Amino acid sequence: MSDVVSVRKDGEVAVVTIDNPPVNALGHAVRSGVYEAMAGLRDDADVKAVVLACAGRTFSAGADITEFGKPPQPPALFELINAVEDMPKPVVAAMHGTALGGGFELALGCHYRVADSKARVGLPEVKLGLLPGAGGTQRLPRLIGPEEALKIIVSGDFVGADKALKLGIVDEVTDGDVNEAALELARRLAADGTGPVRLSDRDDKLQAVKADDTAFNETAGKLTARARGLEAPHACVEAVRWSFELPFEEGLTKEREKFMELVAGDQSKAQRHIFFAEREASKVSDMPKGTTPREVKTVGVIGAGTMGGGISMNFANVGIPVTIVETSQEALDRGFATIEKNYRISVSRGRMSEEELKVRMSRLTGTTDMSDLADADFIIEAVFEEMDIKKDIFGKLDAIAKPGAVLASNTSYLDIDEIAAATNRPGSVLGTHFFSPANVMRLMEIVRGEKTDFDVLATAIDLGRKIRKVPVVVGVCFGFVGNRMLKARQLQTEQLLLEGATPQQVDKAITDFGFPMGPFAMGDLAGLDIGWRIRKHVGADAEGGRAEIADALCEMGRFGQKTGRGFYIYEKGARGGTPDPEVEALIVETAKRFGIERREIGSEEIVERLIYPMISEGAKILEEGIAQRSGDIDVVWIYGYGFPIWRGGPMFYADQVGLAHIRDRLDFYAEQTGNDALRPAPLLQKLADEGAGFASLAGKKVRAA
Ligand code: 3H9
Repeated sequence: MSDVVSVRKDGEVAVVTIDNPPVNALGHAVRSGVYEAMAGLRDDADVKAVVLACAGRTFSAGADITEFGKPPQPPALFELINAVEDMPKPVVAAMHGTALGGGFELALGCHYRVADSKARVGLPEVKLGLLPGAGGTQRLPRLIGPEEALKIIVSGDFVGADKALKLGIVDEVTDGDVNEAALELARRLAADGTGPVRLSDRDDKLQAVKADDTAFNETAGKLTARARGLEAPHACVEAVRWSFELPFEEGLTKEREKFMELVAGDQSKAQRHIFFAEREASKVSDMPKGTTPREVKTVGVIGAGTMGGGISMNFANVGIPVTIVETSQEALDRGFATIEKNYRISVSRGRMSEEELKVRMSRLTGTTDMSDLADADFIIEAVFEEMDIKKDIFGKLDAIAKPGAVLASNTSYLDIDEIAAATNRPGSVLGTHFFSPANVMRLMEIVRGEKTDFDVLATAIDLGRKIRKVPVVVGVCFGFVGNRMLKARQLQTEQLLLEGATPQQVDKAITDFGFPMGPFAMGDLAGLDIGWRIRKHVGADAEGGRAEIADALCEMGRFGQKTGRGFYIYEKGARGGTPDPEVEALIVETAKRFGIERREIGSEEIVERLIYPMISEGAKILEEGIAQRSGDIDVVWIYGYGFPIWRGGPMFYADQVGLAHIRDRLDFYAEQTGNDALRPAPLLQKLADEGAGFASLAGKKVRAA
C-alpha cells in the first residue's frame, strides 16, 4: 500500500505501522495512509481488533511542522483521528519513544493505549505558539479530568510512562516489546468481544469541574502567570475550558478554529522558526560527514566560583563525574557549599529527593592540585577573565592532560586562538561559553578556534546536547555573538539616560517589548562592580564601552542589589527596586557636564535605539562569518539573554519589522546623535536596498572571501 504505512495481519488482529523517519511526523502521506488502512479494516470481517504502531525510534512526534503555512491537504489530522475513534472494533495504540502533539492526539483517538516503560507522552504545541489542534484539548480532559489535562497542555511538558499510567492516560506499561504487548491486549479484546471505548462519549471526568471550577481557575492562573506576552498558553486554557462547557463536537470545532488562527499568527511563526533554528545551530557546514565525537566519561572544571560551580552541576545532573580544581581549600569549600545550596533549593521545592542530592554531590570531587586532571576527557577552565591567567593555565594543562583530552575555556570575550597558542595542541582547544546561572541557562556558545579539530568541535556539541544545552557554534571575535551584540545595546543604554530617559523608562520599554528584565535592573542584579572593575583594569572597551553613570554609582559604593542601591534602591524584602532621585540628579549633572541637552524620550525610540544597533551588529557578525546563519543569532539571544521567544530572536524580528525601516531609523539616529557608529552595517544596508531580509541568506555563504 503506502510507502509510509503498512498493514499486516496476525490472526484476528491487524497491525497498522507508520514508518516515516526520523520521528514519524504525520505528514500528508502518513495521514492518507492510515486513513485508507483504517477504512479497509473497518469492514474486514476477519479483523476483530487493530494495533496502531510506529517503526523506528519513536511513536509519532506529531503533525509535520514543515507543512504548516502551506495549503492543507485532506484528510486533516482531526478527520483522521475521528475516523480512528469511530472504528467499530477496538484500536490499541502501541507507544514507544515520544508520543507528542498530533501523535499523542492520534493515540487518544485510539480506544486503548499501551506504552513502553521508557515512553513519554506530551502535547508540546504550546512551545510552538499553538494549541493541540486535533482534539487533544477535548479528549485529554475527558480521560484524566480538565485540571490534570490543563497542566500537561499549558506546560507542554512530557509525562513519563509510569506517571501516565497513574493518571490513567495509558492502560498498560510494559518493560518488554510494546508492539507485542499491544498485540496481546488486542487479542484479548478480540477474544472477549470487548468493544471500543471512545473518549468523545465520556463525560464522567468532567462532572466535578462542571459543578465547581474554582480549582481549575486557580491552576490556570498559576500556569499562565509566567506566560508574559505569549498568546498560546491562554488559548490552551480557553480550549480546555470548552471541554466541560461545550458538547464534544462544538469544542472540537472551536479548538480547530483557534489552532488555525494561531498557526497563521506571528507568534507561532516565530516559535516554529526557533524550533528549526535551534536544531540547525549546532550543524557545522564544513564538518566532514561521519566525524565522530571523542568519548567523554569524566570532566574537569577549573574554578569553583559562580560559573565553575554552575557548569559542574550540569555534568553531575546527567551522571558525568567532575573534578573541580581551585587554588585553595577555602575556595573549594565555598564553591561546594554554593552548589549544595542550589541543589537544596530543588529539594525544598520538591523537585529533587535528598538521596538524589547526595548522588549528585558524590559525582563532584574537589582538589587543589591541577595534576588531578590527568585522566579527565574534557576540561573546562572557568577562572577570572584575564588573558595571562588563562594562558598560564592552558600551558599547565597541556603538560598535565592526557592525549586526546579536549581543553575548553569558558571565556566570555577573549581570543580562543591566543589561548590555544599557549598549548602544543591547539586543535584540541575551543571555547565553551556558558551563561549565568550556568546550571539553568540553556545556551552554550561553542567557540571554534582557527585550529580547532572537527572531532573536538563534534565532542563539544555532543556533550552540550548530553547536558541538555542548546549548542550554537560561533567564531572567534571579542564577545563572540551574544556579548558582542549586547555591547552594541549597552553603548546606547547610558546614552539614552544622558539624552533624557530615566532608568525606569528604559527598563519598562524593554520589559514591555518582552524581555524578562530591563538593562538597568539586570545590571543591578548582576552587580555593577563587575563591569566597573573590568573597565578599570582592562579598559573601557572591555565591558560595553564607557559607562560614566555606572562608574559614578560604583564610586559611591552602589553596586546594585547586593549593596541595596544601584540604579535603583532596594528595600529589604522588596522584590524590585524603586527609582532614586539621587540617581536622577547624577544623570542630569553628568549630561550637563557633557553638554547634552536632555529631552523627552518615548518608549518607541528606546526600543529602536537598543534593539536596532544589536541587529546591525548581528549583520556584521554574519558578514564576518562569526555566526553561520541568522537563525543562530536568534537562538543565542533567546536562550542566553531572554529575548522574547514569540518575537523569534533579533534577526527574525528584524525581518518582520522590515530591514528598510531599520536602515532608515539607524540613519536617523546617527544624524540625531551625531554618532556614526549607529549607521547600518553594510550587509543590513545591502539587504534593505534589495528589499530582502536575513532569511533570504539561508544556505548562502555570506562571509566575504
Ligand atoms: C502538532 O502536532 C499540531 C497538532 O496538534 C494539530 C495539527 C492540526 N515535524 O529534535 P530532533 C525533525 S504540532 C517535522 O533533532 P531528538 C527535526 O527538525 C507538533 N519535523 O531529535 C529534526 O530534523 P533534522 C507537535 C520534525 O531525538 C529531526 O526531526 N510536536 C518534527 O532530539 C530530529 O529531531 C512537537 O512539537 C515535526 N513534528 O528529539 C514535537 N519533529 O534532522 C517536536 C522533529 O533535519 N519534536 N522533526 O534537524 C521534538 O520535540 C523532538 O524532535 C523529538 C525528538 C523529542 C521528537
